[in-house]
Formats: sequence, C-alpha cells, structure tokens
Amino acid sequence: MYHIIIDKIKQYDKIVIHRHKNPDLDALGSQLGLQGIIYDNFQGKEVCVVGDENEFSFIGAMDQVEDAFYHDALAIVVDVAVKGLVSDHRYQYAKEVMIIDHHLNKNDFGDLWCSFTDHIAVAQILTHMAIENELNVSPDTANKLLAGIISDSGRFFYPSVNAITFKCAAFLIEKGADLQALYQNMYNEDLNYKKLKGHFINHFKTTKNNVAYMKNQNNLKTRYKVSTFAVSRGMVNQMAGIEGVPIWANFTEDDDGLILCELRSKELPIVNIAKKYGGGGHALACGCTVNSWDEVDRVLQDLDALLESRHING
Ligand SMILES: [Mn+2]
Repeated sequence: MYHIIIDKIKQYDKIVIHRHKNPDLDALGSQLGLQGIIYDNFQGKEVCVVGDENEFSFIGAMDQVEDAFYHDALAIVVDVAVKGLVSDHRYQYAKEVMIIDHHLNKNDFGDLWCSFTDHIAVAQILTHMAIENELNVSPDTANKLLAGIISDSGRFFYPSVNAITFKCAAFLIEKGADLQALYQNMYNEDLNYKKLKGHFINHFKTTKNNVAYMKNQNNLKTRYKVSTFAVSRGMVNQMAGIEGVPIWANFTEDDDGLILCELRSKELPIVNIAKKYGGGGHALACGCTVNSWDEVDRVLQDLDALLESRHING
C-alpha cells in the first residue's frame, strides 16, 4: 500500500497534514515526520502541518495556514480515521483527503483510507515505508518518527511491538535520531505530575472481578495543576502491570462536563465496549467519551461482566 501513499504525494504541489486533537507523540511525530519525509525526498512541494498544540510541542511547531491554501491541495490525515476527532476541520476544503492510520476504527470520511492495523504507530508505518522505498530520512525527521514509535509502543513495551518495531527504531538511529535527547524530553516530568501518579497509585479502586479504575472529578486537575489529558491518557497506566488486574480504566471529567474513558486490557480485547459507547481505538487500548457518571458505571459493569463471563467459561 506504500506506493499508493507515495504516488498520491507525488501528484500534489501543496499538502496539508492533519492528525487527531489532543495530539500524542505519535500523532505529532508522524505528522511532522511525514512533512520531513516529503521535504527530504520530493522537490518543489509546499507542506504544512496544522492542529492544536500541547506539552508535546517540543517535537515541532504547527503552521498557520490560510483557507485558500487548501485549494487544489492534498490533505493527509494521520493517526485518526474518525471525523469528530480530527484537529482543524478544514481538511474538508482540500481537493483530496488521504488517511494513514493504525487504529481499528473504520474511516467515516476521506477519499483514500490507508489502514495498517498491525503497526504499533503511524510513525512506524512511515518509517517502514521509507525503508522499503529507500527514501531519504534526515536526522531531524528521524527524531520525529522515533518519538512516535517510542511513545505509541510504551517505550517498546506494548503487545504489538515486534521485529519491525526494532528494525524501524534501528534504522532511525542510523539516520541520526538522538535517543537520549528524546528520552530526556519525554520522561523528565514535573513535580506535580509525579505527585499525581502517587495519588493514582494510592487511590484506585477495583470491581468485583478486578477491573481497576479511577473516577476523576474536575477538581483533581486544579489540585495538581494539570490538564484533562494529563490525567486521562497520562495516568491510565498507573494501574497497568498489576498481578490479578486484567483490565483497568480511567474516567476523567473534562472542562465541558463530558467524561473521557480510557480503557486498557492485558490480553482480553475490550475495543467493542469502547465502540458500544461511541469510541474505539486498539483491541487492548481504547477509549470513549460519555455524558454522565451513570454511564461510566455502565462501562465499568460491561468490563466487569466481560471478566465474569471469562471466569464462567473457564
Ligand atoms: Mn498512533
């Protein structure tokens, strides 16, 4: 499928790259990495990156793009295939929209959907594409792509890490990525953040069948001076890797009153429960957004019931 992506890029002189809201380092790393790959390999193109920014902006800045730029342009959307989650809706103004994603959700927009669900990160897809097609990769581009792979693989820890993950990481380091500099940016944390981890470790609860969970009201963010995202996505894995806890879930009230649900599982796929509540993601790492704490309890009951049925079925 890589040739489809490359051919499409070759067809356009103007390209805008989008990704999901609240970007993680795979969204940003693949967005900025793809911009780099295009500049490193294809002459005479103007490539912009757009979207909201957060604490991961150390990896690179976004561009200010006029609406008119989208005229006759290609929009590439990375790391998301669901319309409502894309940052900056103006991708719709482009002549064509191509999606490059690795989540299990089917796309609900776009002209071309390039789906690679066996890759742990979009940054890994792009790196693998560069290897297979002998594309140039500058040290700066290599850094961005490696950040995406490290972050979406949980520093090479999650179940979908495989030989290709390490092959891609090795390739990027050969191309000049600075692993130690990345680690210093990625794993040096604020004191507040460290203390918030302590709060999680000391206060999470478990259901009857050992789903670990936390319900985080809005005041928690004020107390620790952190964002919704830092609590929601950032803290869910404080409940990971615990003997006897096969599933863990983190429920965080957002500023608008909606509740973000981050769901994780060691082995048992749970993405259908996320999908039932309008979300999605990966088999073992997924999420959804619900309207009330009552609905949170229903999500928890569904997760617990899944474990209950597993116990019954042996
Ligand atoms: Mn990703």
